[in-house]
Amino acid sequence: MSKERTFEYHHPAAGWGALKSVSRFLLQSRVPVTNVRAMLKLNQPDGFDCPGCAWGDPEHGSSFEFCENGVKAVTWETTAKRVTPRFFARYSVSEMKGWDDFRLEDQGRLTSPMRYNADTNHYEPISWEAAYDLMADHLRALDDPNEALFYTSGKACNESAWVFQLLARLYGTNNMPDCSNMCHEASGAALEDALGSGKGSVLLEDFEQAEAIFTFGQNPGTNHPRMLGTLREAADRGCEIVAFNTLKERGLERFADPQRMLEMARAGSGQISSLYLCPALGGDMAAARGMAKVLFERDAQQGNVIDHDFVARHTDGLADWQQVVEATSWADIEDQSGLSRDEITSAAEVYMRSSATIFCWAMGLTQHEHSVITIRELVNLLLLKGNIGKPGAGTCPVRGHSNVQGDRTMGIYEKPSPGFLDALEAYYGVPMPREHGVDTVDSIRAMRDGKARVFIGLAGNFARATSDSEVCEQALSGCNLTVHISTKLNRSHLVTGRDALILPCIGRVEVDRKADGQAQLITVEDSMSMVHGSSGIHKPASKALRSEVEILTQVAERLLGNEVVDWASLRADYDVIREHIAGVVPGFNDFNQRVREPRGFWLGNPGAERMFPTGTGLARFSAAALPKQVLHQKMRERTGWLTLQTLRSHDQYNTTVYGYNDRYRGVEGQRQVIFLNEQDMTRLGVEAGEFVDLIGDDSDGQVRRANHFKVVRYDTPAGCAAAYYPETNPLIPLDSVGVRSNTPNSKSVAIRLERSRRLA
Ligand SMILES: Nc1nc2c(c(=O)[nH]1)N[C@H]1C(S)=C(S)[C@@H](COP(=O)(O)OP(=O)(O)OC[C@H]3O[C@@H](n4cnc5c(=O)[nH]c(N)nc54)[C@H](O)[C@@H]3O)O[C@H]1N2
Ligand SMILES: Nc1nc2c(c(=O)[nH]1)N[C@H]1C(S)=C(S)[C@@H](COP(=O)(O)OP(=O)(O)OC[C@H]3O[C@@H](n4cnc5c(=O)[nH]c(N)nc54)[C@H](O)[C@@H]3O)O[C@H]1N2
Ligand SMILES: [Mo]
Repeated sequence: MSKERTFEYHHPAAGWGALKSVSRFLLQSRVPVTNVRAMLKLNQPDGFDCPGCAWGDPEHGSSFEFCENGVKAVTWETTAKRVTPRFFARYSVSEMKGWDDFRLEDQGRLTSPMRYNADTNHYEPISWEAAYDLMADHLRALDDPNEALFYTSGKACNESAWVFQLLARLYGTNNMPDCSNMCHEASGAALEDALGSGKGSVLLEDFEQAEAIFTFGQNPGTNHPRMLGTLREAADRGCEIVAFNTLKERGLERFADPQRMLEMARAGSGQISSLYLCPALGGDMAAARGMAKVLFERDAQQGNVIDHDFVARHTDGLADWQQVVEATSWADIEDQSGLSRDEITSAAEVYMRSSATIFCWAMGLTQHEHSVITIRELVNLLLLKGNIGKPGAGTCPVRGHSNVQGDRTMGIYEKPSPGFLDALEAYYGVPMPREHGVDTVDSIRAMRDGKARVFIGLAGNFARATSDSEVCEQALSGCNLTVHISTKLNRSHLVTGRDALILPCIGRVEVDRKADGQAQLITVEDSMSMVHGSSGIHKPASKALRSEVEILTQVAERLLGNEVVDWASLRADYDVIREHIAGVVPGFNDFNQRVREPRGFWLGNPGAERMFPTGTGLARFSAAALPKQVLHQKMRERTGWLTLQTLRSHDQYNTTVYGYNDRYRGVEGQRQVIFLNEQDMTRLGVEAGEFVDLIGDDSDGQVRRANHFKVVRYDTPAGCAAAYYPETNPLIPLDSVGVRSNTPNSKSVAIRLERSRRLA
């Protein structure tokens, strides 16, 4: 670990700093040579899809493209370090519970199936056959299939996801919580309501034609580095880029300006003007409403702002929205957004000037109580100028995990549509469960209340990724059985049910072989609905590893028999799984042929063709009032309280911590830091470098604390603070969720500070 320090970062994102970091990670993984070979196969037609993020790939098949964080993701998986049965004999579960997330995963790749022994408090080896039997026995013993939970992380490819949902549904439940429930759920809900389809409408090519690109609540310099390249190219050809972000993110400032307001920034060959606005946490809906106010006023004056033809032909509900917009005062807008009328007007000016605009957004918009209506307000703005379904324009919810969007397409959803279930029934000839299942937050409630007793996780780190860590851990511990299909050791493995299994699997970079010895192909879908293939190039980390599909089909065979599905045929050749998918899911005809084309294929999006399957065929404006108060306004009224956002550092992938540096924010050698506004520091009497404990809302009697965070002064609006997830998840009450999305409000957490009792 490097020495703890904080500093001012003045360099552009990427550049030499990234190169230095890449070589360090390659060296640390202890197998640099094979890793360099792996990098050359990243996102190539005969190589593998980067497990890093879901950003689209411009020239899949022709360009050599990788980013610093893609390198980290790959080296993390291809490490030479191993977690063997000897390791588990040496360390008890209680002992490992004292380790942090970095230390757990840094032990290396899991190598053998393990079963928890409560008497010794150690994991012990178990054969694959016995592990499959144990899972089938536990599932068979439940009174009701709805007592089982089948969790999926977006790391899972389409083929694993297909088998998993089929197993769960043929067993009899729609209990399929997934990481989407904590991520872009609000985007899906808002887009579905407004436009009739929950996915983004743009293709990567649209970024080449946009005249303006707005990003709301996202940090692409760290989380979607390849997107930064796309933005940079756009900026170079004169596209205006506007960032709305509560923090001054250096990664975004490479092309947007460090100053608070409009300024010129040099980027590449030309000069571009970019705007960087810092709304208060949860203030984006008010900001968008302010922009709408400007647009309506200008249109009344000069008549050429609104695309009246588009609105008349394709939309419904404008008058109601206009009324609400006009009824909202600038005072409320400024108070809630934390931005001035002038700032909002400058953003509106950019939007009015542009004849093709893309709105991108990520977790800064989706993890608030009012996320769904916020995203609808953005869609309202797009509709007003006809910015959906024309080149260079549209919606772009920037997804997280490399296949999180694909998993949903495969039916990993606790509320499947009747149409999807009908198609499954027609294909397999048996009834499917119709009752909706539970999402992530409701899964925790179900386990807590004794209504769910078996938890099976396909990838991910449920105990650590979800909110209210202590409540969640207690809930998981009450299960009869917890199972994790994983590549690396994580906290969830240590939160055992009475019985518990760790099942190690082959990773994305590794060759998964067919029954005939040929390499299997897997497929993923990116943020732009492009479906493409991926196959590994490395030898699996251990001979004992099994593929996800192998593990799931073996359990299915034992639990359900082979009458409805010939499970062995699915694992023998994933082409067979893809034939099943093609037979059920619209858009996947000739799946096996089309996915072998160099760029794969596009699933299409109705919005891109100005079709809006909302029932009326029209896109809907939303006329929601601004929330009466957002959390940061409420916290202002409580002496000593702040609103905390929980976010990612540059050296992590969700709960996977690669290291302790957050380069662009000037943090080195540590993660226990809290970023505070200078005025708040004065108000609360804390100084930079001092240690504080974070205390969450305990009004329901549950103590919520995260101790010992170092104060770092940072450029963010007063009343708003930031600290890294997952260390801060104990602070988020389980019941603090978004309206309609049920997503934990990870970007608006009520906290107060106490001076740390532990010495520095
Ligand atoms: N290297 C790396 N890549 C990743 C991941 C990773 O952990 N590491 N995670 C993947 C996943 S699953 C996801 S979902 C994505 C996440 O990608 P992001 O959404 O970029 O991730 P966060 O770190 O949560 O950053 C949220 C950003 O929104 C800003 N923000 C917070 N609240 C508000 C608000 O109310 N308004 C505005 N305007 N801004 C706000 C924060 O300052 C921060 O810049 O990245 C994916 N890619
Ligand atoms: N406070 C707070 N909480 C959050 C968020 C936040 O911003 N703030 N973000 C939320 C978001 S957006 C998301 S998406 C979730 C993420 O939630 P998850 O997807 O559940 O978590 P990850 O950390 O991505 O999972 C990491 C684990 O996945 C396993 N793994 C990695 N690769 C593979 C593979 O190829 N196969 C298998 N089987 N296993 C693999 C490894 O064992 C690793 O330990 O967290 C959410 N939680
Ligand atoms: Mo995510």
